Amino acid sequence: MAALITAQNCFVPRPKEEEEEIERIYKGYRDKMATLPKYRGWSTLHLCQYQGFWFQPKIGLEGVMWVQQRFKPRPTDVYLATNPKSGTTWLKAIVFSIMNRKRYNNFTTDHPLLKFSPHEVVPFMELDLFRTTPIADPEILPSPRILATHIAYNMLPESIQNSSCPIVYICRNPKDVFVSFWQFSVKMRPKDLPELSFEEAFDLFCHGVTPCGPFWDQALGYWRASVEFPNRVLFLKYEDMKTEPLLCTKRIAELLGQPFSLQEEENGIVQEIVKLCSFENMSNLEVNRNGKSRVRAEVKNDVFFRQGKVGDWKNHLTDEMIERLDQITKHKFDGTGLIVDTWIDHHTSDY
Ligand code: PAP
Repeated sequence: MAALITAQNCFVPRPKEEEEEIERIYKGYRDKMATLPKYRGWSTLHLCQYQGFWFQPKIGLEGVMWVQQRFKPRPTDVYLATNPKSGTTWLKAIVFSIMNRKRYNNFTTDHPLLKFSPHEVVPFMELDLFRTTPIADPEILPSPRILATHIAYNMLPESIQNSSCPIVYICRNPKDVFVSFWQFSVKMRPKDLPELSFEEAFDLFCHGVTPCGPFWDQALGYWRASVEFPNRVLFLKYEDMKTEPLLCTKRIAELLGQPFSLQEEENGIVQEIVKLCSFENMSNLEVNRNGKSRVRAEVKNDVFFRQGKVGDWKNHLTDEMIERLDQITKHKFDGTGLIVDTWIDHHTSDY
């Protein structure tokens, strides 16, 4: 297998003056963060509100500020954007497989995704590369780079918004996102923090206080961008990816300017990619069952694989919770053109 350069390879020592300058810049970010509104966090004590969205102060906002102010896009970059818990890991695997299918064309016995977590081959900008000092040097990554983010569209630097780089966004029923988030935070919340109950977390979610939320505002930013720039921004739904994985994979490849040829389709390459990246396959790989992130050492790979299903919210939410969340979703997306009928429980009354 050809050598793969991952995020981990980008953490190289820099000249002392450069390290000091970066440290000085990050200190400025921390000073700024100290002045921001705070509210209760999910896996951290607090979230900070910045430009209308909520971020974890560490493993979050410092990296966001660096991306906004210093990140240099390349014209060949590809960006993957999501609300957390909406299918990021899956999307990373699919896009990596599509983009590298000529180089890595053995999908069953000798593919990087059989040995590396999708998060390792596609790093988050703000959470992996630039989260805090020392930061990575992303210039080390070969083109085309695939970079992920949870940053809202309107908060992306203009250099990305005004570029011709493709952006693939995946969105998911907020009821499933909430349940997934809650389960994740139970695993990630440090034991020395006071407990966050299911009901408290639900209330935070409804008020938009989630890492990188409000959920709805983030989704709408990418939805509007996809309407304005349909050839550059693709808005996908997790549920559609589940029911039509082949079609969605082909749509992604087209947006990336790498459509599957007839011969590739006949050879079953799309099926191979879908199978490799499926929850059933990925969640059973040794690396994803027992491996740890090499960039974020505190994170085990298995926290990104739970059920991978549509509709687990039915096992967790009360009727009142369903009604409340559905009302918010209807209200927020009303008149935007974003159709979410399948996300709304049919018992929910009109507001
Ligand atoms: P993020 O926190 O980095 O955004 P993300 O992958 O969006 O990660 O969140 C994990 C969710 O995606 C989990 O959902 P669940 O809690 O409802 O089960 C996880 O199971 C699901 N997931 C991970 N990989 C896949 C996959 N290959 N196919 C479908 N769902 C997946």
